[in-house]
Amino acid sequence: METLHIQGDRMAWWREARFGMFIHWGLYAIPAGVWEGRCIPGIGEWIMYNARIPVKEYEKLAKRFNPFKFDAKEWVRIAKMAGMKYIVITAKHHDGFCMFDTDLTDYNIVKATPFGRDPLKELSEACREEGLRLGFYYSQTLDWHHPDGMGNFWDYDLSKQEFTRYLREYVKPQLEELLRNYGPIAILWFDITTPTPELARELKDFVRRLSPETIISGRIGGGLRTPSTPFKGLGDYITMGDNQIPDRRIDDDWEVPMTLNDTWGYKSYDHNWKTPGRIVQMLVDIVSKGGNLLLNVGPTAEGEIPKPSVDVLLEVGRWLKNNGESIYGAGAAPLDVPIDGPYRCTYKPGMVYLHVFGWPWDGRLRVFGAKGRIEPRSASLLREPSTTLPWEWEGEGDLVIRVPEKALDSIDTVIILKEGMPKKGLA
Ligand code: JFZ
Repeated sequence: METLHIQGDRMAWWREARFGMFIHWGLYAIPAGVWEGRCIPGIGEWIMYNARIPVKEYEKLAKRFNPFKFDAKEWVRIAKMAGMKYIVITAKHHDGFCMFDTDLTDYNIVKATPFGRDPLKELSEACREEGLRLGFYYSQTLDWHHPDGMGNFWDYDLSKQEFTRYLREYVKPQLEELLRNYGPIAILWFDITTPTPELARELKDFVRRLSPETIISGRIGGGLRTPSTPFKGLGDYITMGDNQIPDRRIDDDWEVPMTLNDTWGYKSYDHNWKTPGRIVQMLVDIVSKGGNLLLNVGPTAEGEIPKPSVDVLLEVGRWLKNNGESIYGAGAAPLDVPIDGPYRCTYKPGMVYLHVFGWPWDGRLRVFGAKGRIEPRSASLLREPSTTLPWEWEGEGDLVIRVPEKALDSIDTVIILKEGMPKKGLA
């Protein structure tokens, strides 16, 4: 059993980071949601499953994969300008295609495509140069290409599959390649929980032995799933359901994986982009409950992050450039906020950050039930610290702050309350 301080040390950078980039990139970017002239419903990276594409047909995509516009430095620059502190990219998704140079199969981007380069190697170098941490998404359970991987019932007789052999003779050696050949790997993002607790434990022990610092996501499985911790199991943090933000504070490490539109892998006709304002307010909402946001981009078959994604990310980055102090290293405040309230609170010991989404029409911002939970000494605008704001207690313990007529930021104006005596936050 690990001591808490080891776990605390492992998670320290992750709790500071709060905001990361998810990247779903693979052969599925070529069909981009269309197969044999038909739009295939569902998320783009599931097209092989949703269209029941035979392995022999799907494999042909590899010969067409030449992402000549791929530029690892550009992707890292975009992540950095967006205010993201870590990147998690698909090394192998459920389709079984390996986006890295592996000795376990030739079904990989270096050996099977005209591109012939290892994008994960280039990305690891670019991340190291720019000070971003890099993690790999790895589908340890579903593998529609490998006969012993799970999920491909249209090509293989699943009664003949040897999953344990797949895990021990294929998955584990590939994880060893990823952990040994790409520099320090900050996160292994497992998915679709490992079928048995015993195999999940075997996988976790294997990763811990090879790379004790590597954080393991909750979908490794292997633990008791309870309503409040749906996907932590043997992981180092809870992985929430896709795009699922909990409705309350969770006193544990947890992360929301989120799409920018409605698909992880690129789909040519999914233009349903979330706005920068929505992303900022969801990031704030997540951090105010003690979590991290892992926000996805789905690059094209040419190797570019779609421009609408970049536009949203850069706008989010501009907000973070002015207000990042209230996000990075912040967590849940020691007070409850009404779920439909026009504000959220993030917290660092001695500092309460009030994120005001709906500016009060009467110039009086009411913070419900704050008495006895926070000890404000002063109030000011985060972006204009010299502007002190008068405040008073009112009613049953509400804090009422008099604010200027106009908000500084239409998405989220941050007010900072400096406390007299720092209290232990719940983060
Ligand atoms: C999984 C993948 O199937 C999907 O393609 C994508 O990579 C996503 C990030 O992860 O999808 C899931 C897995 C688990 C849940 C939801 C979607 N879940 O448990 O709620």
